[in-house]
Amino acid sequence: MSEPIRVLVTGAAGQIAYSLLYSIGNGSVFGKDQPIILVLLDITPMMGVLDGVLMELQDCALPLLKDVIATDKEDVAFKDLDVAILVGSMPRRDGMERKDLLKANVKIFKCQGAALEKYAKKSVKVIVVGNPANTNCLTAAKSAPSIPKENFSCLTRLDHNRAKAQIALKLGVTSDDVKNVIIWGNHSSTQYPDVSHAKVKLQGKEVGVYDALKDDSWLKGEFITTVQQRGAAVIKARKLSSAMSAAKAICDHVRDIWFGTPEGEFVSMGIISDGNSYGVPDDLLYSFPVTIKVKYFGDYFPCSFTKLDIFLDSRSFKFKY
Ligand code: NAX
Repeated sequence: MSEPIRVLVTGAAGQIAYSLLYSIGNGSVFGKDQPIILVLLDITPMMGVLDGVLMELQDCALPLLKDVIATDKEDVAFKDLDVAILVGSMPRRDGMERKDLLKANVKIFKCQGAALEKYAKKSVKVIVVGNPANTNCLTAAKSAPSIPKENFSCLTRLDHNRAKAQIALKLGVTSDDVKNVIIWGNHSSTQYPDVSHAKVKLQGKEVGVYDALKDDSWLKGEFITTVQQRGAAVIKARKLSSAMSAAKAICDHVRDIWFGTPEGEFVSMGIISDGNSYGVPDDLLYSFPVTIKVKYFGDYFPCSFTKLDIFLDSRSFKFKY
């Protein structure tokens, strides 16, 4: 067994974390032989609830969990981190304007970025989930200047998975038969789900999604709006926002960062643009198609990424870890 890695989940008393923590603890994200010290951060008024989550994690008796630390203190939470999954953020409340929400979250993510800068390992991989995810991620990255900006990404994998699932449902296949959809832009209703490079496996053969479906008007119309508005549809039905599917998407995203993307596949992630790809301006946090290759040091440490390529670009555009 390798040395334990230290993984932080913020917003740990919330509903996404409740679905996420078990998958992290049971080895579904970092592998079945990777011990973990799981750190749970939430705000002080949630410490009672977080105690309950801690007890449940203990009661799961998960052999990979070497320790679970529940805290409301950033110096404890961000210390020596290998991975930080930033789920907690200020939700939009009734009567709250967008600018007030942004202001509240800028404050949170500036503080958490500064804590990453001060306490975490410089190799820490930071995944931002809390909304507005793109803005929060950029804020955290800017507040942690000594951590490579390529180590920061935000979650658009839920939108990516939603797009895959819609195509699979339409074709009567399972979603693992669909690959290489792209979510461009923001994790918001302005995102652009794009299947022009997507492939589907039909009777053992890979076919372009447009050719397989032969329904361009659906792909250019209802498909796009369904994916863009899926989050709102879930809230309307469930009276709560997506949690189980968000947790699954976080697992997919982090697993790909840790182990690399499968050969011949790319996934969607919000990352900081360097201005050289697809005409997206420099320094904008934007969802792109990415491939990730991971370099292993020795037998046990899947710790450093050699590169994160932006797919579909013939120029030698590379994010270097
Ligand atoms: P919950 O309200 O259930 O949980 C959020 C938790 O974060 C609460 O326990 C709260 O006390 C905690 N929190 C607030 N401020 C904090 C801080 N400064 N430090 C640590 N913890 C803090 O929300 P949940 O449903 O779990 O959603 C969490 C976030 O994910 C929301 O911002 C939500 O909008 C966002 N989402 C993002 C998605 C994405 O694809 N990027 C999809 C799912 C989800 O909507």
